[in-house]
Amino acid sequence: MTDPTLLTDTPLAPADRAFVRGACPHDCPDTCGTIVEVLDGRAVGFRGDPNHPITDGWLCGKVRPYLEHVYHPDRLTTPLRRVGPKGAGQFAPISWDEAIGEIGDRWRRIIAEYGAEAVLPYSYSGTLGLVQLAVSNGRFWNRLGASQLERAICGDAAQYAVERTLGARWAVPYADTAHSNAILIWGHNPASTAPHFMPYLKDAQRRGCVVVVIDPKRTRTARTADWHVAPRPGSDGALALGMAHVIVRDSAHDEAWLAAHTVGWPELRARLAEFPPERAADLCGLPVEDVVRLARLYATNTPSLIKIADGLQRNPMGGQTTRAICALPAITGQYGTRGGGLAYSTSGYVQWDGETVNKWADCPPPGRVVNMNRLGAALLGEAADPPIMSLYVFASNPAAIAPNAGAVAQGLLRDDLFTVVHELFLTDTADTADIVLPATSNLEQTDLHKAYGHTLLRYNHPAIPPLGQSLSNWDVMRRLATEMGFDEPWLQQEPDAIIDEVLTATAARSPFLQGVTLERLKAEGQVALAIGPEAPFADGHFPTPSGKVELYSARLAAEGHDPLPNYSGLWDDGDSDRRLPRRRSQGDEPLDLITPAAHHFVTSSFGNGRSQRRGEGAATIEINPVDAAARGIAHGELVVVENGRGCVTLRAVVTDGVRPGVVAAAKGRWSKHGDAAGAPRNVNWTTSDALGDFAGQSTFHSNRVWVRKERD
Ligand SMILES: Nc1nc2c(c(=O)[nH]1)N[C@H]1C(S)=C(S)[C@@H](COP(=O)(O)OP(=O)(O)OC[C@H]3O[C@@H](n4cnc5c(=O)[nH]c(N)nc54)[C@H](O)[C@@H]3O)O[C@H]1N2
Ligand SMILES: Nc1nc2c(c(=O)[nH]1)N[C@H]1C(S)=C(S)[C@@H](COP(=O)(O)OP(=O)(O)OC[C@H]3O[C@@H](n4cnc5c(=O)[nH]c(N)nc54)[C@H](O)[C@@H]3O)O[C@H]1N2
Ligand SMILES: [Mo]
Repeated sequence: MTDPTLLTDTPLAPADRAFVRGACPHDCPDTCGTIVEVLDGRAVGFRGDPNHPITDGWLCGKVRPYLEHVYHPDRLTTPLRRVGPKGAGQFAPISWDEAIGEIGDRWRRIIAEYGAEAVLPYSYSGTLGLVQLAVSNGRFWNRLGASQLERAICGDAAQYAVERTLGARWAVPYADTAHSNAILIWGHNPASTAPHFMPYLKDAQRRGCVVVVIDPKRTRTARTADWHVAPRPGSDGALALGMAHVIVRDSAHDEAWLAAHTVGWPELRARLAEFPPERAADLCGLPVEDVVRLARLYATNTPSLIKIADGLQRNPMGGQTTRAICALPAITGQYGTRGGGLAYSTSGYVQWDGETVNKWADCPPPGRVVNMNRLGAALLGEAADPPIMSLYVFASNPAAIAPNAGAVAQGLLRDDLFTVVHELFLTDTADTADIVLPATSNLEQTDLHKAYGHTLLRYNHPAIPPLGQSLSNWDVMRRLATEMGFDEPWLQQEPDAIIDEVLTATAARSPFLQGVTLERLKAEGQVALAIGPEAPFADGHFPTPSGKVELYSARLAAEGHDPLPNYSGLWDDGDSDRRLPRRRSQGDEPLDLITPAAHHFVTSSFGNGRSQRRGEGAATIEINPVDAAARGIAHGELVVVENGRGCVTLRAVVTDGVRPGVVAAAKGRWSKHGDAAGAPRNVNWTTSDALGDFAGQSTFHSNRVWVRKERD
C-alpha cells in the first residue's frame, strides 16, 4: 500500500490520525474530492474535501454513509467456489491460488475448443478510475484475444450525436451558469444525479435566471424549477424541432452566425417546415402555447443554456433527439458564449491515450464485439461464433442493471457457462457465478479520476489496507496474466507507473494536459485541466471535418443515418405488445414506463446499503390518477407491471407527478431483495434490449407495459 498522505492543511488534526485524500469513484458527473480519516489502519471518518471547488466540503446522501459500505457485514473477504446448483448462491471459501488456478484451467480448455473469443469480459461503472476501470478493461483482455464488449448501456447515442454535430464533447462549466439568463434542464435530474450542480442552479435562480425542466416526471429538480414542461417520453426531438420552427418564424434566429459557423442550415431550415408548433405539440402531448412559449423563452433570455444528460436518449430516437437539441444553440448563435450553449459532458476534453491504455499494438487482432445491452440474447445464442462459454464480470451487476433481465437470468443460468464475478458483495450477478472473487473498495486502491461534469483530475490515495483477502481489479488482472503465461511487463506494472505512462502519452497530444503530472496530482489533490476561462468553442472553431457545427452531417449520411436532426416517431420496438400473451380488459391500454435514477442508489451500487435502502423506501411505481382510476388502482396498492418480456410487482404511488400515459419506477434495486410482492425481480424484467438509433445505445425508457391491480 502507498503511504497515506498526511494532510498538513488540517490544523486541528489530532496527531494520531491520518487524513487521506481520495476521489469518489462512482458513476456521477461530480467526481468529488473526499477525505478519509484513518485511525490505526481503520477508516473512521469520510467527508467531502472543502478544498475541492465542486465538492465544496459536502457529499451527497449516497456516499455520505460510505463507511457503512466499506465495512458492510456482507463484504466479500475470500474467493468463493460454487457448491450448490447454478444460481442458488451457495458457495464455499477457497484460496486465491485455487481460484486463479481453476479459472486458468477452465479458460485453457475453453480456448482450446472454441478460441479466446468464447471468453467475454463484462464491466461498466462500479468505479470510473483510469487503472481500475479503463486499463483493467483493456490490457489483459486484449492480450488474451477475448471478445470485446461494446459498452453502450449509458449515454452512447448522445455522445455520438454531440461528437458528430460539434466535433467534441466539451461543456459549459457549472460556474458559467452565473452568466445564464435561462437554463433548460432537459431530460436530466441533477438534484439526484449531479447534486453538486444544484448550488450553482440555485444561485442563478436567485439572480433571476429562469429555470425550466423538461421531463415527463416531476423530479426533485423539476420541483425547484420555475416551469416544468412534461412531454411524452421520446418526443423531445419533435419539441426541439418545433421550438426551432417558432424561433425562425419569429426571426429570432442568428442568420449571420449560422452562415459563418454551420454546415447545412438551408437543409435544416427546410426540415423545420415539417415541424410547425401545432404538430410538435401534438407529438409531445403539450399545449401548443407551451411549445411557443418555451421557444421564445429560450431565444430571448440569452445567454440561455441547455443542460442535458443521458436519460433523454435511452430510447430508439435518442441520437437524433440529441442532434435536434444540439441545433438550438447554433440556431440562436450561442455556442462559444459564456452561460449559453450546451452543457452535456466534459469527458471529451481528455481522452486517455488509447494505445497506452490498451496496448493494442502488442496484442492479437481485437476479438469480435458483443453489445452489453444484448447480454441475455448473446448468452442464449445470438453470439454464436463462437458461443460465449465464459463470462468474467467486474465493476458491474448485469443481472440487476441490464435490460430484459429475464433473458439475462436465463443466460446466466446456462449450465455450460463458466462465470467469474469479481465483486465487493454477493450481488444478483455474483449469485450466478462459479467463482466469486473479493474486490477492494475505493478506500483500498490507487487510481486517477477524471470527471464528466467538470475538468478537475483527482488522484485517489489508498487510505486503508485491503479488507480480508480482497484485491483490486488490476491486481486480479496481474494474477490472471501470470496464470495465462503472459510475460509482458505492461501486464504487471504498478498503478502509479501506469498513471504516469498514460498521462505522459496523453499529454503528448493534448494541450489540456499541459503541466499535469503524477507528482502534482499526488501532492495537490485535484489538478485542473489547462482549459482557460473561455467558453467552449469560443474561437468559433468546431473540431468536425468542416470545422463548423454540422447541422447536416455527411458522416452520418455515409453511415446510413438521416444526415439532418430528425424525429422519426419510431418508438417501441413492438416487442412488448407483440409478445404479451393475454389481457385486454377494463380500459387496459399500455403505459410508457420510464426507469430514472434512484435518489439514494447509483444504479445498483448501494442497493444493499442500510441508510440508502431506508432513504429509498419501498419498490414503487408512480402512476397518474387518471390511469390509476381507469384500472381501479388505489394509492398504496400492489400492482403488476407486465409486458411480453416479463413482469414485476410494485406498490402504486398515485400522483400527478407523472403525466397521464406515463409510469415511472426507479432503476437500481437488487432483484434478490424481492419486488413489492417478494418475487426476485426488478423493473428490468420488463425493459427492452432493442438497440437505439446511434452507437448501439440502450433503450430502457421505450418500454410499454400493462399495469393492473395485483389481485384482479
Ligand atoms: N442518485 C443517482 N445518481 C446517479 C445515478 C443513479 O443511479 N442515482 N446514475 C448515474 C448514471 S449511471 C448516469 S448515466 C447519470 C444519469 O443522469 P440523468 O440523465 O440525469 O438521470 P436519469 O434519471 O437516468 O434520467 C434523467 C431524467 O430523464 C427523464 N426521461 C426519461 N425519458 C425521457 C424522455 O424521453 N424525455 C425527457 N425529456 N426526459 C426523459 C427521466 O424521467 C429522468 O428524470 O446519473 C448518474 N448519477
Ligand atoms: N432500468 C434501467 N436500468 C439501467 C438504467 C436505466 O436508466 N434504467 N441505466 C443504465 C446505466 S446509465 C448504467 S451506467 C448502468 C450501470 O450499471 P453498472 O455499471 O452495473 O453499475 P452498478 O449497478 O453501480 O454496479 C456496479 C457494481 O460494481 C461493484 N464495484 C464497485 N467498485 C468495484 C471495483 O472497484 N471492482 C469491482 N470488481 N467491482 C466494483 C459494485 O459493488 C456494484 O455491484 O445501468 C443501466 N441500467
Ligand atoms: Mo450511466
